[in-house]
Amino acid sequence: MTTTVSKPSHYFIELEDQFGAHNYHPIPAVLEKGEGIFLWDVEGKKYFDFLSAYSAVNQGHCHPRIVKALVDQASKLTLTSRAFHNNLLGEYEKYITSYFGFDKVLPMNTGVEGGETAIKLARRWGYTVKGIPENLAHIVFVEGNFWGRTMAAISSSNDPSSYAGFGPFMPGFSLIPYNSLEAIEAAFKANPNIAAFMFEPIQGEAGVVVPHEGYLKGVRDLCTKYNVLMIADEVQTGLGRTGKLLACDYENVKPDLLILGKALSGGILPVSAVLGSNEVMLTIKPGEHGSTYGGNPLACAVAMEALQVLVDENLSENAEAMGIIFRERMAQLMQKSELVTLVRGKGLLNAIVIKPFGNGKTAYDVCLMLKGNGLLAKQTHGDIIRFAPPLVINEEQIHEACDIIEKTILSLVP
Ligand code: IF1
Repeated sequence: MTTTVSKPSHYFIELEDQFGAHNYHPIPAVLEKGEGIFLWDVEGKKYFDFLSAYSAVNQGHCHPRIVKALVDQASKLTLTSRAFHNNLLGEYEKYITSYFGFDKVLPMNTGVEGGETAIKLARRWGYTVKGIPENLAHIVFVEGNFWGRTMAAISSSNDPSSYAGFGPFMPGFSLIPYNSLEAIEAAFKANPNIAAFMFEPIQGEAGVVVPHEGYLKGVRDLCTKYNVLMIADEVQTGLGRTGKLLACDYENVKPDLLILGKALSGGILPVSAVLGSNEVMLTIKPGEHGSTYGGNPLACAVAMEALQVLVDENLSENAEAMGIIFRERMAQLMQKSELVTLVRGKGLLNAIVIKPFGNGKTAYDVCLMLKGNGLLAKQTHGDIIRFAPPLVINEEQIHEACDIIEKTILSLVP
């Protein structure tokens, strides 16, 4: 077996530059090991991970129980396709529908496939149950949404960096302001052919935008009143991230369709799911939707263990408690530095807003400095830095990480 002689970071960055598409501008960290809340680069430097692969690693990197579930199943059976049954899919479907309280689940792989699946289910329900005339089903989205990179996802976006240069776009979509119940009711009143309203309970990519108290309940009530499916995209906010199992739990609201992804596998492999009632889920008939890997036995084994770890280790509760400490520390930092103008979030999905500082430097430059001080985070939309560590972080570690953030911010020259 060839032993990999460690090479410097720039070697790997240059390989990606020469042989990979340039569809990202990463922070220049070349990582080769992850454990819990920590990552190590090829030079052996240790970092706090404060991105968690955008909330896909809620259970911590390479969680031993989830890795064991992967390894054990990988040596038995990994993929059958849905042309046949297997001994794990039904067990998983029973487990996850009971876990979240829905009749049925449609298993997919990536989060955006979950969104696409939810839209297809909503349109099909619109035609066959609500009685919308064919090809007139309409879906309402909110400004600032992000649910992936497919043509349907970017067709619902108002962010030019998502959609510009990729037209023409999917018809039957419209956008209204986020966090406005008046805008929802106006949209629902104006068009009898609305099949669904799809939104994030807290907007992740938009910069951790938390809606006002009562918004989730208001969405639920309006969707019920106008017979519109409420689709909650909890790909990023779900699975303990915001301090509850689901962000919708903050207002005890149950969506008609729930989209999960990312941490559904604990960051081990792509697993997503759409959960709903029989009335909606059974509108798609055999042969009308699916995917090669959707519901594969390896994903089923990993996802069941990843979900069980969330419960066994009380990760939602820990996220709530650690998030309170984090926001308190950031509030204190705001008193010490005029550069931090806002901190917001719930649980361990938080962000700070940085005022422009010194010769045009941006939040990306702050992330480079955080990296130098041993903490990895990523900016979103120029002046916002999202902080989202794995939910297994403890009190001592959250303070140590906040010390790094404080030291970095206070070193900036306004
Ligand atoms: C990238 C952003 C976050 C999501 C929500 C669905 C999906 C995502 C709420 C689709 C995915 C990822 C995509 C990833 C970076 C990351 C991201 F910066 F792109 F916008 F988290 F905010 N719903 N978000 O956040 O899930 O198909 O990716 O599995 O594109 O680099 P996916």
